Parts: sequence; C-alpha cells; structure tokens
Amino acid sequence: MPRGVFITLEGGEGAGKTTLARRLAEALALAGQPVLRTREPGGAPGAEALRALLLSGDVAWDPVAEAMLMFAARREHVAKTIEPALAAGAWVICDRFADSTLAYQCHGHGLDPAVWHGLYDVALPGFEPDLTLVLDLPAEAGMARAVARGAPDRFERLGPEFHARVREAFRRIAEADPRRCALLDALLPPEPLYAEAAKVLRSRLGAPL
Ligand code: Z5A
Repeated sequence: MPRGVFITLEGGEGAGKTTLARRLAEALALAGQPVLRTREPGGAPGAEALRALLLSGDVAWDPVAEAMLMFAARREHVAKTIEPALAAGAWVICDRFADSTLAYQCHGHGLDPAVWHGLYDVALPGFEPDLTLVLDLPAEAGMARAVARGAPDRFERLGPEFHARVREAFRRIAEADPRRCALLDALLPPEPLYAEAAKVLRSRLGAPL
C-alpha cells in the first residue's frame, strides 16, 4: 500500500478553506482515491477537547500557553488520525495546520517565532505537509463574508489590522516555501477556485482529478 499524501489548506477566516476542502475530498473520492477530511484545532478526541478549550472557553490565554495547546492538539491529531490514515494510503486534506499557529499566534498576536520553531521541533520532528494551498483573501472580503454569514462578531473582535497581519503572514509563508506551498486567489468563486486547486494537485501530486 503506497503511503498517502498530506495536504493542508491555510488562510484567514472566510477564505473558503472548508468549502474547498469539501469539494476536493468529494472529487478525489469520486475518482476512487481514499480520502480523509479533517481540521484543526481538532481532528482527534483529545484534540477536539482542546479545541473546545481554545475556541469556546472564556480563558484569555497567555500566548506561549496558547501555542503549546495548539501544538499539543496537533501532535495528538497527527498521531491518532493523520499518520494512521496516511499509512493506510489515504489522502488527508486538513483545514488549517502549523502555518496557522505561525500566522495567528506569532504574526497576529506577537508571539516570538522562535517559540513556534521550538514547539514544532518537539511536537512534529521531520513531519510536514506534502502540499499546502494558501488561500489569499483581503481582510475586507473576509469581513464581508462573515457579515453575509450573519456571524461578524469573532472577525470584528480581532480587528482589521490583526486580519491584515495574518493575511500578510500567510503570503510570506507561501513565498518562503514555494516547493511546499501554492498561493491561490481566494476572491475567485468556489468552482474556479476548485479548478485552480485541482490543477496544482494534478501537476504536483499526480492527483486523479
Ligand atoms: N487558530 C489559531 O489561532 N491557531 C492555530 O494554530 C489554528 C487555528 C489551527 C479556527 O476557527 C480558529 O482558530 C481560527 C484561527 C484559530 N480563528 N480565529 N479567530 P474555525 O475552525 O471555526 O474557522 P476557520 O478556520 O477560521 O474557518 P472559517 O471562518 O469557517 O472560514 P473558511 O473555512 O476559510 O471558509 P468557508 O467556511 O469555506 O466559507 C466561508 C463563507 O464564505 C461561507 O459563507 C461560504 O459559503 C463562502 N465562500 C466560501 N468559498 C467562497 C468563494 N470561493 N467565494 C465566495 N464565497 C465563498
């Protein structure tokens, strides 16, 4: 059984990661490729418990503690869900991964990137995605989508400057690692965006799309 492929989707809120992940997973499954769709924080029982603490709890986390919890959830997710699926030959499509911690906790909230590197080395030595699709969306467009969804509160709480820093961080992550990353224009409507993503999966991974 050949090992599967690990694909991550990254970008700001409302960029369309969930929509694209669903579309890619459906197309791969239709083509006969076993596929697992998952997301972070979460994706394994312990990691989902940490997600509830991180996203719904009312703790104002210390930034280092928050990053440690993100990586604790991530290690649990990789060990219990992602690695077993890859070993069984599935293609794993993951909505957010370690780049989100770099973009949000470091570039968004000001955590020293050295902490991110240290936690990565401890939690996931030698492990990284085969491909990362970075969905690039201006912060104002993300806000407009949040309003259209009727849930602008979380977006507004962090403020436009925070979202602009996060967007810039994702762009820099993609530029710094073009072998792993592909930057996609998330202003495209869902089907053209899927077509662009499918082109990348075909050319880089030989996906049957
Ligand atoms: N976080 C962190 O700080 N550190 C970390 O390490 C990790 C996460 C892993 C997770 O939130 C939060 O955790 C997140 C970062 C932080 N936010 N904060 N604060 P989540 O899991 O609840 O949600 P999200 O990851 O931010 O996703 P989202 O806001 O749901 O957006 P999305 O998945 O990218 O978009 P979507 O759900 O596919 O679409 C959003 C809307 O736009 C929806 O109405 C769609 O119909 C519409 N849409 C989708 N695609 C398109 C296109 N192409 N054109 C037009 N409209 C579209």
